[in-house]
Amino acid sequence: MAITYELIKTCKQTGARLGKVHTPHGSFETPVFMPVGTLATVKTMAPEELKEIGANIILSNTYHLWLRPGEDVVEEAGGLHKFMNWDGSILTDSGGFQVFSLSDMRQIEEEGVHFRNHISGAKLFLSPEKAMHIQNSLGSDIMMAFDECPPYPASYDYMKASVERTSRWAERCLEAHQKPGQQGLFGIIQGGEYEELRKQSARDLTSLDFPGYAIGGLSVGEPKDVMNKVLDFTTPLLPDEKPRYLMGVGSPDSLVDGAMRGVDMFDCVLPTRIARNGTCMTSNGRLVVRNAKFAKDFTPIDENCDCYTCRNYTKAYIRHLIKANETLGIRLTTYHNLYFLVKLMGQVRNAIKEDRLGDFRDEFFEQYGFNKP
Ligand code: PRF
Ligand code: ZN
Repeated sequence: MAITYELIKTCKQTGARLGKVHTPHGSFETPVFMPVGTLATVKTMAPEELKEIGANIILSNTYHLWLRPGEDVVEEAGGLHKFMNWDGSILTDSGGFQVFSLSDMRQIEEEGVHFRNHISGAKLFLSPEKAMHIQNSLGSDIMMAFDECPPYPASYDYMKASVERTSRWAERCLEAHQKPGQQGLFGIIQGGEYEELRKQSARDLTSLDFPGYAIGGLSVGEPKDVMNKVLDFTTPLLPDEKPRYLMGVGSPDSLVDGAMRGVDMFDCVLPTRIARNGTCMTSNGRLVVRNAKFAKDFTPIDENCDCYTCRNYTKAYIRHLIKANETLGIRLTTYHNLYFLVKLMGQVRNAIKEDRLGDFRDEFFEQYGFNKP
């Protein structure tokens, strides 16, 4: 098996899991946050910098690399790790979600999805078999099954039909996967906010025995308490001995809330995306470093942060760089935001070790400002 999971301990206060995932490109401790490198690069970050902040796994996208530069180019380069000079682990999303979120013209059929290229407008078709073929060419350590992520809200009847199709697609993915010894394939549980459908989806997918399971279809516009409720009834449906991945979730509060509910892996563009418009995550909440009030603020972005950015640069300088469109500005904010989330997950793992994740959550939320009305 390409992917194995070691459950080290569960937090007595919350049930959160401390674990370790082993891949052909090394291991990482969980709960973990995976920086997103959509186009075979975590925007502005060199691989050495990712290593420096403590990232051991990053995410990339089937859809984007298929369109540009093409999976054949990546394969000829020797695979995605070689192509981008990253020797840590890589997870690739299957393209299903990107088709649904990036393309407006799309038609879902049993066979797959017809849609238009979001760059050129050309007609394209993606299917379970194609998504597996592309991910086999990319050579990621963890591949994702091709699924449908319906919008929120979706009717029960639509969701039921969609969950059933996603289960059939998952079987086709397993069938089409050419390198199960080198690449692990994760199944994706869908079902929206409907408990019955999450149960059905989990039953279907766990019977196929994937080396890991993702929870998809969340963080698609539903309120936070809905996401937490769905996690409350979904994570217990998944096997203890396999990793669980909550797709597309990366706000600091949701990472802690997800870990408390037994989630092991997370990814999101949030830290890198907001960094590029000058917004930083800090221990006291979000900080917009572009704001005029920081023009003469010669203190670091976060007094409690010991990252490269915070050890060496001031808000005033970073604000100046970003306002002047100097690229160092967004490199520094990106570095800080990723460091903040990677470090947060380290704190979460420590709290699990010490059976006090519930207390950690309360303290963290208080300081971050989530408890304020
Ligand atoms: N499916 C896939 N990728 C995803 C999602 C999903 O449901 C989400 C939902 N938040 C993010 N990325 N394949
Ligand atoms: Zn910092």
